[in-house]
Amino acid sequence: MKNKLTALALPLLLSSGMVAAQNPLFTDVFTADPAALVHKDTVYLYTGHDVAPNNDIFFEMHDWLAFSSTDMVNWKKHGPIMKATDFKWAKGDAWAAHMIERDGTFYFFTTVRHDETKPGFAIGVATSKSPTGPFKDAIGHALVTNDMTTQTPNDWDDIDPAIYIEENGDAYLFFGNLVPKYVKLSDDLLSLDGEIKTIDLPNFTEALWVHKKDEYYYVSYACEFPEKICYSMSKSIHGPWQYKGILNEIAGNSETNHQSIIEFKGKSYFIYHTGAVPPKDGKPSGGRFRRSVAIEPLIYNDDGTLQRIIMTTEGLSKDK
Ligand code: FUB
Repeated sequence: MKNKLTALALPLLLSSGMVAAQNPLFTDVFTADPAALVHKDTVYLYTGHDVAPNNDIFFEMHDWLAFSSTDMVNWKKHGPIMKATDFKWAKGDAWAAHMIERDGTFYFFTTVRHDETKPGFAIGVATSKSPTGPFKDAIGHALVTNDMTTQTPNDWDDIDPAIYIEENGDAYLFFGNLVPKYVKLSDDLLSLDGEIKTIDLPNFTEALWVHKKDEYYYVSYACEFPEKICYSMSKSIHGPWQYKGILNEIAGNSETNHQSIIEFKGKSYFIYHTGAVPPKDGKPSGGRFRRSVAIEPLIYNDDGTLQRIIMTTEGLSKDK
């Protein structure tokens, strides 16, 4: 009986345009490290692209993917917008990225692995006049290289760029692994304009994201390992940041849990990744190195603090 109902209901749902968005969002491709950008009436969702043949060894990520939606439920796929080696100085590893728009130019800040001339992970910037690319290296060299910071001996401590632009136009790059850091950017966003400063965030691992709502700035980040998402609040982009606790729990079988937070058409959303895609049609299942993006509503309390995310398999379809 249940199957009969489903068989009848699904074509009706689809023909009325109400495509049910479930979590994970996409099951035919592995998507990680979401970074969403609201531009005009559209949300652009940029993701890394996990292709690890073995889910027990390490990440394998060559390019970044883009998707867009005007309702957060129906998503259009735009395919790869850039690969790590499009930066001539990079060896590969298309890790977490962040997109912003200023004066009609789209700036794609990305993590990649630098070649032997500056070993370790680095941050590059690519630009395009279109949110879906093609994107080209905007500087010809890395914006941040491993030798610029010395707080940890790790060569992957300068990853996961997140940009925040103040109302007066001042732009800041937040980044880091194990030690959270930020630095002011030049007006053209293509060079550093000041010293790199560290931030005090408890249990910090990686994946910074900065946003503002009313009078509060929020910095959310992956904390501990396996990762949860924690957050702190401040009245200034320069802190001091007041720790507010866990925002999202460990995302099932994914040790990483990389978030993006946006407001779109009056609602707030928390976008993250899990390893929850089941095996299908001979294709491998999700997992720690084969991640998939998911979306939940983000709810603010009256005092500005955030309600704990409830991870669901229904995703936003339950709210439509
Ligand atoms: O996807 C590779 C790395 O895993 C990212 O840069 C981190 O944020 C973590 O999600």
